[in-house]
Amino acid sequence: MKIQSLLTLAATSALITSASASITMDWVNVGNPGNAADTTGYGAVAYAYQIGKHEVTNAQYATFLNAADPNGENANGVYNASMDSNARGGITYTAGAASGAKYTIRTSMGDKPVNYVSWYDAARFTNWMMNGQGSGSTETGAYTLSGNTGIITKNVGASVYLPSEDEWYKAAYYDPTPGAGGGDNYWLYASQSDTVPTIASANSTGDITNPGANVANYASGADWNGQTGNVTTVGSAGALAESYFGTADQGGNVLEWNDAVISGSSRGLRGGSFSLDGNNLRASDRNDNGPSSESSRIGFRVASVPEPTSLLLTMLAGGVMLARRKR
Ligand SMILES: [Ca+2]
Ligand SMILES: [Ca+2]
Ligand SMILES: [Ca+2]
Repeated sequence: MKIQSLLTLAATSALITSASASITMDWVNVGNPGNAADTTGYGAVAYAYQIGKHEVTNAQYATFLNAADPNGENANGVYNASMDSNARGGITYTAGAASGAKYTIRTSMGDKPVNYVSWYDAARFTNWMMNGQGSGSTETGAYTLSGNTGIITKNVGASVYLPSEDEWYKAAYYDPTPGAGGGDNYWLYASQSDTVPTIASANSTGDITNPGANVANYASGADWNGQTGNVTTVGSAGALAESYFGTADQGGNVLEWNDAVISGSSRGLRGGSFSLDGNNLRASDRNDNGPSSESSRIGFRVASVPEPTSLLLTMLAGGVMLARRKR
C-alpha cells in the first residue's frame, strides 16, 4: 500500500515536471472583424484572431531552447551567445548541464522579452508552438524552413505564426469606441493615446516603477543592471497602459518582428524599443531589418487563429444547429 502511494506520488511528480516544460501563452482576442484601415493603409483585418498579450519572454524562449535543442547543438542558430554575454540578454547556455536543461534564465530576466532573435528564430518558435511544443518540429508548420533562407512566406493552414503587419497594427492602435483616436478609431500610440507616452523608469530588477496610463519603456528611461536603457518586465507598465484589446508593450520595450516583406528580404519591425525615441512608437513609423539580424532591441510576439480542422468542426456544428432550428 505504501509502495503504491509512493509510486503514485512519483508518477504525479513526473507529470508535473513534464507539464512545467511547456509554455502557456497569454492571448488576447482581437475582434471587430472587417474594420477599415487607418489613413496609413494598415490595420484592416477581415477575421477574428488572437495575439500574445506580451512579447515572448526569456522564460518561454528558454523552454523552447531546451525542448528544441536538448543537446545544445544549436544547429539552426536559435541561441545567440549574446543572450548570455550581453547585460540585456536573458539566457545562459551551460554545455555540461543535462540534456534538455542546458539553457537557463539569468537573474531577473525570465519575465523580460527575449532578444537577439532573428526573424527565422521567431518563425521556428511559432512552428514549435503550432506543432504542440515538446519534440514538435521547428522546421515545418507555419513556415517551411529546413535550411531555407531568404523570404519565407506563411503556409496555408498556419495556426500559430508571426503576426501580419495588419494584425500587429490593429491590436496596437485600433479602438472601435466612437470618437476614439481623434475620430478615426486609430490611436497614434499603442497605449490608447495620441500624446507621446510618459517614459518608464525601472527598479533594480527591471520592473517599471511608474506604471499608469500612457506609460511605455523607451528613450532609455529604464536604467537598471548598470545599463542606460534596458528591457523591462513585460506588462509592468500596468493595465492602464495597454491597447484597447489589452496588449502590453506594443509601444517600446523591444521592437517586434512581423510578417511583412519590406525591401529585398527585410522583414517588418514595429513599436520602437527601450532605447529609441517616441517617434518610433507611432503607428506611422514603419521599421524593418534583414531577417537574420539579431540585437538587444529586437524581439517578437506571436499570433494565432483556430486550426482549419477545428474551424471546420465549429462551422459544421453551427450548420447542424441551423439545420435543427429550421425544422
Ligand atoms: Ca539566431
Ligand atoms: Ca487617429
Ligand atoms: Ca514591444
